[in-house]
Parts: sequence; C-alpha cells; structure tokens
Amino acid sequence: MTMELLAPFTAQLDLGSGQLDPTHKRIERRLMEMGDAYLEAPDADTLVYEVFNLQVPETNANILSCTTVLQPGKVGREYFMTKGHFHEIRDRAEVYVGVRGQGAMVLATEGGEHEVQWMQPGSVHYIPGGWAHRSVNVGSEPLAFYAAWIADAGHDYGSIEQRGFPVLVVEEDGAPAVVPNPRYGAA
Ligand code: M6P
Ligand code: ZN
Repeated sequence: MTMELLAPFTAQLDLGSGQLDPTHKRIERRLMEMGDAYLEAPDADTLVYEVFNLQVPETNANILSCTTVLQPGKVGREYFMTKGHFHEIRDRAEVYVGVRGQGAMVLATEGGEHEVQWMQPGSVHYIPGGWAHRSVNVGSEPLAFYAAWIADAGHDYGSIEQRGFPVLVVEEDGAPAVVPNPRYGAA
C-alpha cells in the first residue's frame, strides 16, 4: 500500500483567546446568517463565533482539527450557540476539549435521543458517530474549545436546519436550563 507522506507540523493554541497560530482557514458566523436557528429573530448582525482550522487532506487517514471561539450573548432567552451538525458520513466520531469559559454541548441522534454535556476548561468529550452536536456559551466570557475529527466526515447542516435539536439551552432565573424545543421536528 502506498501512502501520502505529509510533513509533521506544530501549531500553538492560545489558552486565553482560543486562537490557533498558524490558522490555515478562519470561518466567521454572524447572527443574521443563522437567525433561523433561534426561536426569536435576532435584531443585529452580531459576530457569534469564529472557527480557526488546521487543514489536512480530507481522507479517513487524517484528522482535521480546529478551535472555536463562541462569544457570550443571547437571542431572547437562548444563549449564543453554533449552528450544529451531523457528519455527512454518519459514523464518523469527534473529540472536543474545553479550553476557556463555560458551555453546554447538545447532542442528538436522528431518532430523537438527546443529551447535554457541560463544557469547561479541561473537559474532554467523546462524540460517537450518529450524534449531531451543537455548542452553547452559557457563561459571560468567550467559550473556546478544541475539536478533532476524522477528516472525511463532512458537515451536514441541512438536517439540523430542518428539524432543530430536541432541546434548547436557555437562561432561566440567571442560570442555564435545558427545555424542550417547541419547534423540534417541524419541516
Ligand atoms: C467544532 C467542530 C467543527 C465545527 C465548529 C462549529 O469546532 O465540530 O467541525 O465547524 O465546532 O460548529 P458548526 O460547524 O456546527 O457551526
Ligand atoms: Zn462535528
């Protein structure tokens, strides 16, 4: 078997800002482009999160990774969150490591099983294949985490845009609460 020999590389993760240096590709998500994800319509085009990617060939022999820096904030009672996705190749797994701030990871299967895990600096999360995942910033400082996944996995956003997640993470009496999503499953 022949294999492509890549050059080893090292990047530096800034534990304060969550940024990776060097970053091969940076993605920015603003409220207006993900407005439908929230129950209430956002009224400003605020920056919600940035993703700092380390690129490698997208094959099942490689591992893609990135950091995400998710700003604190809310739309109505819902905390700022990522879009969330299944992997296009459903059985591909992923690992998250909390770097800064306080977060919630909402996980769901296509069958509607769901789970919420709490993220903090040093928390390590294993996301098995078949579980969609979304991160939510439940604190008052930026939430930063590192993620690594099998590089051919791909992102399926469409399923989440159509059905949503079974639960929402909202602020209730100044603290995060997990509540049913009244719009879950609606096409
Ligand atoms: C994590 C990983 C990335 C993902 C990012 C933002 O860092 O799961 O693959 O892109 O979160 O989440 P999303 O793509 O759902 O907006
Ligand atoms: Zn993923």
